[in-house]
Amino acid sequence: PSPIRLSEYRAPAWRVERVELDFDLGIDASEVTARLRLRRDPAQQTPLRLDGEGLELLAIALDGQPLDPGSYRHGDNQLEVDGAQDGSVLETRVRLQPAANTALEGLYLSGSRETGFLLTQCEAEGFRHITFFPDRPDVLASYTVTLRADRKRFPVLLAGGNPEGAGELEDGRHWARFVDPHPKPSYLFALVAGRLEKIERDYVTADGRAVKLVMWSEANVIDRCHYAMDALERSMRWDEQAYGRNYDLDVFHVVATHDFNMGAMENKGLNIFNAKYLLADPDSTTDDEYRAVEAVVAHEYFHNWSGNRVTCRDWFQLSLKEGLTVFREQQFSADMNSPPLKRIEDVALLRRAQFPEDAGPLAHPVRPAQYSEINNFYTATVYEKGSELVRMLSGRLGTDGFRRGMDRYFEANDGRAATLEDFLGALGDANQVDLLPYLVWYAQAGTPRLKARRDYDAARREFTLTLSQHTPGTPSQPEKHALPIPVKLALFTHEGRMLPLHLDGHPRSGDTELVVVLDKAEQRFVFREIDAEPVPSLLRGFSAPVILESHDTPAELALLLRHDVDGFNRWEAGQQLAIRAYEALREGGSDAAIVAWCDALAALFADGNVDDALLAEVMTPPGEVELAEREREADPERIHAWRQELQRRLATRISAAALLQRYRTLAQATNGQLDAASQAQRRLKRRVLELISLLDAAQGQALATLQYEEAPSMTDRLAALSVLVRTDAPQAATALAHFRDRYVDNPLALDKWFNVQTQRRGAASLASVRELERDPAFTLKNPNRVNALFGAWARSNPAGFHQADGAGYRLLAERLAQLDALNPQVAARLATAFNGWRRLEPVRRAQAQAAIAALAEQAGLSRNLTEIVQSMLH
Ligand code: BAL
Ligand code: ZN
Repeated sequence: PSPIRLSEYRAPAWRVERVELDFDLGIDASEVTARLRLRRDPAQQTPLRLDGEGLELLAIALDGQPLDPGSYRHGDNQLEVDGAQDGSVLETRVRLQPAANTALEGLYLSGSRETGFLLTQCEAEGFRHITFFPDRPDVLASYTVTLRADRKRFPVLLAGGNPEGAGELEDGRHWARFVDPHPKPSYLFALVAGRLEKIERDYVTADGRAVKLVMWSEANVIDRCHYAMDALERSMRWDEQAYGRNYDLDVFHVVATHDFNMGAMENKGLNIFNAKYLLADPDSTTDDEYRAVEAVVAHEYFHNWSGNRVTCRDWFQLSLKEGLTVFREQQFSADMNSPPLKRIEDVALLRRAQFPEDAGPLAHPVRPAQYSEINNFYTATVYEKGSELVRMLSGRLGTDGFRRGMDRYFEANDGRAATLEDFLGALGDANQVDLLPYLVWYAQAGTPRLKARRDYDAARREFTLTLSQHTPGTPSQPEKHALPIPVKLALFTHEGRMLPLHLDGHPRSGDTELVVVLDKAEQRFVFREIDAEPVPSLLRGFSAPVILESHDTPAELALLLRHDVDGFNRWEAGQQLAIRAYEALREGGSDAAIVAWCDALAALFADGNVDDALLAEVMTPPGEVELAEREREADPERIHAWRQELQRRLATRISAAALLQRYRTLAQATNGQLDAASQAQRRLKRRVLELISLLDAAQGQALATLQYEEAPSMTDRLAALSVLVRTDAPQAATALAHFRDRYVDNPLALDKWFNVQTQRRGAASLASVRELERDPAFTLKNPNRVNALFGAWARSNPAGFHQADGAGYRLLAERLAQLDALNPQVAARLATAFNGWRRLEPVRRAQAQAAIAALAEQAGLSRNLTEIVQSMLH
């Protein structure tokens, strides 16, 4: 089929004003009756065409009259009906097979036939697997949903909206009705039915609405929902205070499932979560996972305004809700935790996931121009780069201006399906600024390179910064335009003091930190009254999603690492210095950068005044994926070896004795608490343990064994297990067996057991993966399990996955074909692990190409996987 293009958007010829849905729920068969009140666009003469896939049509009537077969046509994915008028009511009845639905899209069964429950997933196009409907986000309807089911098997019946009655039926059945007063697109529809337990909390919004917050899960894990409930309450308060946004229904349901394609889903009034992002307890959840739960709970809640009240006109505008909501979550998480650490984590994620996407065969703009399968566009580009674009706009307008603009955006578009132009227009109008030049960022793929040149004129006391930009071509976009790039900067003296900045014509001239905007290919900025050559700190806080190419000396980077007050840029100086050190090591040139990096970090390590968590991050060089991105012909095994050697140099410089002493101090303070200081100690302890094991594997393994045995938290336990596995410790087998036994009934913890074993070095990881596939707990039917095994291996262990003989590629390609037959969305997402194949060294490149090509040849691949493998090859 030909791709769907943004340029071909047309408003719907038929809308649905009101929909009544009646479900008769059963595991093997469920029946859905839909009554749609239709509105016709008088300007369009198109016949009524509704989306519908995999539906068994049982009955159809128009305005109360059953239709004879000659007056409608039912194809594979469409129903065309003759005779509909503006105001007509179309009624259809269809049958679905939830238990046979392994794609986890539409209505499906989570868990076993005996104890599992039914649920739905509709974004992006799942609603057409439930009933016939114009399944596009610009059709907003009000929903009345009635669920009927056997009371014993399905005691809990939930749908989005407010509850409007419930009661008993004959034969042990019961019913429940929900009415959503807010018109919504079909992708926000949801229902849940089964045996579930709940925890509840009363909440009163800032504007005085009493809301019942209810979290649901299977009975054995309901005690693990309390942390998420607290996070939900924090999110709701925060959105009231930061954006003046209140919740707008009487109930807010959240349900946890172990079988979910995404992280979570913001269905109106009935969020559904992958259990991974809802359940948490100290025994089985790491610190990172606790923060992820808080972030995802917030993200889905914030969608209630950025996504639900104001939704997207079409799927090309996906970042309108996703980029914006990621940004709002990032602000929230920064407020709840440490702002610099949050920024570091988000930028690290952008570099690890989005920059490679933007530099590879799957590169696409934040607002793509076309797609075959929209589910392939829930990407790091749409989400994370999309958030960076909102951050630039927010920086451009300032805190108050951005809030003004957001108020305008929500007010002007409430109840509408909006576009990115609506968003930029509202932000700009509220502040009398033209933000439309930023649209280029949304339309253009690829990561811009920002070059900084500098000149100091002692006689004139002037420092000139020349900034230039260049965005390399991407598939189907060889030519690029200049973008507006905000560069936040400061200048430091060689003593580490910030200088007042005198820049002609700049409104904040005189401050020690300014934002300049580069909006041409090249621009000069002249700073006056500078008495000695300064050290620039550029792109502070990562003020734009670009790759900065500057020529700081190792000594200058070391100075910033020591003195920069911007926590992010301090870390960034360390990262840049680490890259210099890594390159020096690889090329065998001068030791200056290696010495500068090691000396600077050893000084920070000894200092005692740096926050433990920040220190742990600063002491971690860029990851192997990021290092590979810098190479034309990457050899993942050698990259791994060099990075290990770099860290060994650091450990040596700090000294075994100092590391051990710090480890002991941290180990003595060990507790299972979740406060920031305790989390930070665990983070540093892990880093120190890793460095110790690089210097003396046996000693590291002995410490890790003890840490594993005595760990009061999953963070410590998993960190220890990871060291044992990665160093191939003799103690690893016992610890792994113990871990499996302990967590055999906890799928999320068991995922970690699979995950950690994919991190063995070299060919051993392939052997591990093959063995783990045969474990009785492994199944291709569960997305979390698939990602814990194949995702973790292919993405987080490049040296293990990229075997020179191509065995890793062939194994992944074979499994992708099998997985595709079950769950195309998960298969397509996993296939993107091949993304960087063109930049491998020639032997691996040929092997990877052959494996992808063989996969492409397979008959019957889904549209999802076909689009990914075809883009990958072309
Ligand atoms: N809307 C899909 C899941 C999420 O981004 O919240
Ligand atoms: Zn989202």
